[in-house]
Amino acid sequence: MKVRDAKVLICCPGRNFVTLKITTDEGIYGLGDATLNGRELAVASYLSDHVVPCLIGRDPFQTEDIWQYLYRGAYWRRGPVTMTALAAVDTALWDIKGKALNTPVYNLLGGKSRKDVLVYGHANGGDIEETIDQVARYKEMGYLAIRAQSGIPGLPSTYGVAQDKFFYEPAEKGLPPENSWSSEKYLVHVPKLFEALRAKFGDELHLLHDVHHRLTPIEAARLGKALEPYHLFWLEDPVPAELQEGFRIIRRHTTTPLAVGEVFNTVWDAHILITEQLIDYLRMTVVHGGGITHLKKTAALAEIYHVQTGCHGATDLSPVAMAAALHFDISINNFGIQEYMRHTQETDEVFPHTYTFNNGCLHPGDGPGLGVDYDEKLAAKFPYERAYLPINRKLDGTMYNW
Ligand code: CS2
Ligand code: MG
Repeated sequence: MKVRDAKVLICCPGRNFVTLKITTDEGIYGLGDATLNGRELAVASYLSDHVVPCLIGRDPFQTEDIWQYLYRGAYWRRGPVTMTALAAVDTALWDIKGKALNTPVYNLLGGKSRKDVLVYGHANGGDIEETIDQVARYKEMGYLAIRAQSGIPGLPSTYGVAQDKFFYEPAEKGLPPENSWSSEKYLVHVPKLFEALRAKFGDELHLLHDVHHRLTPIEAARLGKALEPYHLFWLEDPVPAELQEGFRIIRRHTTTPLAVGEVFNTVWDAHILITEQLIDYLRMTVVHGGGITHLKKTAALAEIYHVQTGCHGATDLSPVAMAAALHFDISINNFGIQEYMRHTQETDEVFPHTYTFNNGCLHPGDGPGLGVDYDEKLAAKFPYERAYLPINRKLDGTMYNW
């Protein structure tokens, strides 16, 4: 079998998605997600201008060699644009392999290690009361693990608090919106949120929280310590993680479990965090972490160091990335949890899929390949619209991390 054709498909059924469709001379096709929120067209160009011409005629079963060919062969390694493009190719090839062998992709990754995949949903509100109501709503839907975010008194808006409570979408049409930030106000508020949540829901529910890269290591250490009585499942992205050594400071002070890595591209973003056991969960996922081929190797390294996975699964990852993550999650031993933000109905219609939610867990389905398709006709009704993630400034105007 040989790759006959590959095309880059862009659509905006509520938000932008870039999808790679690789077709073989036997008529089998595979899909890969290539969406990089706010920088979509850069990946589309990287693929169609530079990668697709190199794929034609290759054997789609050679996932390892093609990965190395595109990674080493580009000379310019790593980076979100390169690695998202590479992930799209790799994912589409695994999809083809599964379809050609008439088996779900998880069978090619070691087979099922568990019945299904524990997921967490997103509850958020303008204040503590509203967040409590939203957590109750997710509990009623069957979620066993819930991420909780709330507005901060004195700040007009903050990360994780949605206009539409159910379909949280941080990117906005037009130019980047501006948020404002105060670590002081945030640090006083968050322990109160989790105190209230534990008082209301008891000890059994898994509770998670995302700091979204906004603290310094010593501030994160203080927050982790303050949250210990409420035993979070994890505290996510407490500080920006370019400086992996910074996590030593946090680790010295708190037993609150840490999750990091939704913006990581390769194992080289995480090797100190993993080998020094500075984190508990790795958030790298298929679409931004170099595809199934690279994520599987990274997870294998993490396994040795007691680090579990917790793949990113926000709405800006398409159902193709979600399906790929589920095949990966169900097959590896050191799976921890999977993020699951629901897509809008339009998105689900453009990407019909076999994965299903039941009792707080997702299952990828047992059909061949990844179990997700792309309705090109319907997608054509939703053309690309420029959109950006917000930026964030301190109250005095200083540019900060969003
Ligand atoms: C996030 C995302 O899901 C998460 O944990 O941090 O909401 C993130 O902000 C977006 O994926 C950015 O595109
Ligand atoms: Mg996050």
